[in-house]
Amino acid sequence: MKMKFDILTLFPNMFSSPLQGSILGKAVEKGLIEIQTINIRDFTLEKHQVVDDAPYGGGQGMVMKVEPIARAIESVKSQNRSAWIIYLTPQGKPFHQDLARRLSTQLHLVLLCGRYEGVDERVRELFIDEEISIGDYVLTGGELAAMVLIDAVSRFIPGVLGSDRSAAEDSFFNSLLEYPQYTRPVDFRGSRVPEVLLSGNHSAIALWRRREAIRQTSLRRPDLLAKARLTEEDERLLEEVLQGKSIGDRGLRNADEGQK
Ligand code: 4HQ
Repeated sequence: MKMKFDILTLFPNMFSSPLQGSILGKAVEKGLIEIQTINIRDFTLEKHQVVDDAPYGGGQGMVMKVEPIARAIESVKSQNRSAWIIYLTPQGKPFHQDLARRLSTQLHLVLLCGRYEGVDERVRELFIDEEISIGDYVLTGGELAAMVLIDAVSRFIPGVLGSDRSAAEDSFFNSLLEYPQYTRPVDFRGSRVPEVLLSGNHSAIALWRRREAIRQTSLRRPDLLAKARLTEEDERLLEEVLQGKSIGDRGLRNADEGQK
């Protein structure tokens, strides 16, 4: 089934190039996803099309008015009552791979992009199903956050990544970082591709990659490693990593082990 994304924004133009390019553009062409931008300004009732106003109680900046947003959401909902309404905000639950996977099971996501100081609180109270943050930093609007979400969610839709790849196979799936990748040439200014990758020994290569994934994770994201479910072999590889074997050693050792 085709998945639909409706984006409610004051800046629909921002979405043209990122979503037309490359993989997402192909997914749209293949009919796997549909992305529509809806300009909140089109849902104002007065002639000056005002979408923001000063905050009650004073303070700096402007707040997005409830009425145009309410009318825009109601227009989307009138087409599909089961649409799931998301507001992108630093106050939302942190976005991560598991959340992307769960959202990919919805048929119709509506992404509300705030500007200025955000939306009138009654928008959240009355219309929002879920609030999501893409990270602890402040953007100029929710548009880039919506694009991040669409990109990560779309990768879970069968066919989007191409026939022989699935997002479920990504290393994040086992909460480890990816192993290092190499392509030609074998020698770049004296820096060589690990020998094991040239050996043609598939089990040795798989073992090397697993060990290097564990190494990268241990070095850069010990928090992820602590949460990962490691097999007994993984635990053994972690021991080797912690004993400080170098990437180069590893490659040669693995090739040797594999040949025994
Ligand atoms: N903003 N994750 C402020 C974000 C954001 C984030 C969106 C800026 C909402 C009102 N959204 N507007 N971080 O920084 O999702």
